[in-house]
Amino acid sequence: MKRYLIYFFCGFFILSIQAQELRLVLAVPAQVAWTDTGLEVEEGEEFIFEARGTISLQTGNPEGLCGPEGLDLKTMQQPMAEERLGMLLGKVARLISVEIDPQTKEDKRIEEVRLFAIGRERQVKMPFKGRLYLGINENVVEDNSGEFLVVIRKLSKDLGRKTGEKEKKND
Ligand SMILES: [Ca+2]
Repeated sequence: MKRYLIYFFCGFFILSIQAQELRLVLAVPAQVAWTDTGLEVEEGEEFIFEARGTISLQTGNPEGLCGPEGLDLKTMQQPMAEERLGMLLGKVARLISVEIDPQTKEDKRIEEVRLFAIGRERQVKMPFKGRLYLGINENVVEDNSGEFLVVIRKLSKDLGRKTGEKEKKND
């Protein structure tokens, strides 16, 4: 009996770890340019992002309030010029090298960067291996307030195959 109990708890533990690997809920504050998700992604991996919440692009201005889709507005002050101001964005950054700035003597990270639009919900295939960040489509973030709550789910076909859980999904 004891042995079965141990198996049960081991199984539960493994399932818990997998759930943590597959799903992450993250707060993305509007006054931070890029929030680090802590996730290292691989090329070709697919993620589903679901966001909710309201932020202000200019604290105190009622016209600055927006959801993850942003405002029906485009300005010169945003990372993705063709997308709506204040929209939720994603970024993958791959470190190329670290150089020392001759003036400040500080480390300067040389990165290859790819941005993509998310909005309220989006499934995205990662363009290359790198660190995943989330942010707001606006450059002047210091006067912002509020945050989006984002659920990040990784679609992993390999994991389903390994555990045999894939077929059980609709039970
Ligand atoms: Ca702003």
